[in-house]
Amino acid sequence: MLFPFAGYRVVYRNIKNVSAEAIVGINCCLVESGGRGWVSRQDRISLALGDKESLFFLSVLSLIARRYPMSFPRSLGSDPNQFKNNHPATTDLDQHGYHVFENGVDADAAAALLNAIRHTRAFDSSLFQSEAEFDTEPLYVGVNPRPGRNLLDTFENYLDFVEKDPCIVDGLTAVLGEGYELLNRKIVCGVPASAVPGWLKARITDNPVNNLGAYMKPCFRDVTYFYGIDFHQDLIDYKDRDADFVTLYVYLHDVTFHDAPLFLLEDTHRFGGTLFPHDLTKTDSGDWIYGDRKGQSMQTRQTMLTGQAGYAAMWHSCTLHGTQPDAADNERLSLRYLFSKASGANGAGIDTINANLSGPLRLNTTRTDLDGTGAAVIKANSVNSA
Ligand SMILES: O=C(O)CCC(=O)C(=O)O
Ligand SMILES: [Fe+2]
Repeated sequence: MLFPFAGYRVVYRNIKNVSAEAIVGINCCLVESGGRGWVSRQDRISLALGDKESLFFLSVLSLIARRYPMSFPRSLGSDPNQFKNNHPATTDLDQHGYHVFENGVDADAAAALLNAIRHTRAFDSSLFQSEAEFDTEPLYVGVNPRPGRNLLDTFENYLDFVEKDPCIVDGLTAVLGEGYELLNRKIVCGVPASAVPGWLKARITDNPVNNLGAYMKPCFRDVTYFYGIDFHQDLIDYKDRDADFVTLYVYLHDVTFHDAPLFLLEDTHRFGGTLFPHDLTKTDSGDWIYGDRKGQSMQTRQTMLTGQAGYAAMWHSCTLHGTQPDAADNERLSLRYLFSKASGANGAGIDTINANLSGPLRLNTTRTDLDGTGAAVIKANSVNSA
């Protein structure tokens, strides 16, 4: 690697992102944009400098920026949060409520993990209790993965391809700050129609949330199983908590329209937390009208998240998204992570994003579709007509 400033300690790590920033202060961080030669492609460099040296370095930097403007698509400023706020992960989340990682994560590593997951069980009707077993003692809560019963945790040594992917780490750091925290991780399975027993289909069709954990044999509740879930915010599971977290979703195999892809409603994070089931009406043009039931409404574009193995996207915890029942013969297996801002972190991108919301950051009730036992009491569904 070439670097013209001899004498400075240069610390670098590989990243795939393509952008240019300089953070004023003790650390200067450059991410090369066009393969100009003086900073090698895909290297991120931070320089440990004293104050005087910083000033000198930044003057030289701006001269170079003027000489090679294409290497610096964004202006060099003195705002220490500029890197975070200008990072595409932050600007996408701010503007539209979601961000797709351009290069995804390593597809071969995704395939290896998928293979290992598939070896643990058949994703077919053998997962389910019988109707009689279920009716003996219906249990709707505590049926998701939890510490000590989480299949993804048993694959810890497979997970660097996501958790240490430089672009993922970079995007999460920009949005949530250094030291962001893992709030939850699990495997999600879109159960194919062919695997769902007939007695169950008759009971759950058009329920807004078809989390099938309740109907699974207890030993298989280390994965979350869906047969579609209506448009929701991931804040739904976190009443009395700020929307200071994001979801990272990774497809382990190719996902097309036929594999129960995620449908996401752009810009919907803007109203902050709203009550599930949400106020949504589809328009003739295929967009949706979304209301917050407090006087605000917006027209939102529906986007379908399809992609190849290793596809990775993240969204704000107030962004509406959902899935239709999996009509294909094969299950859809994905990884679902929640990451939150480090406690006490200041100036993370999420602070800027959340400052731009026009609704509450926190709810003390997130949903009205369940009774006291957790059974569905509302039969209605929007995403099935997406
Ligand atoms: O994978 C799915 O079908 C839905 C996933 C989802 O939205 C969630 O787990 O919050
Ligand atoms: Fe979700």
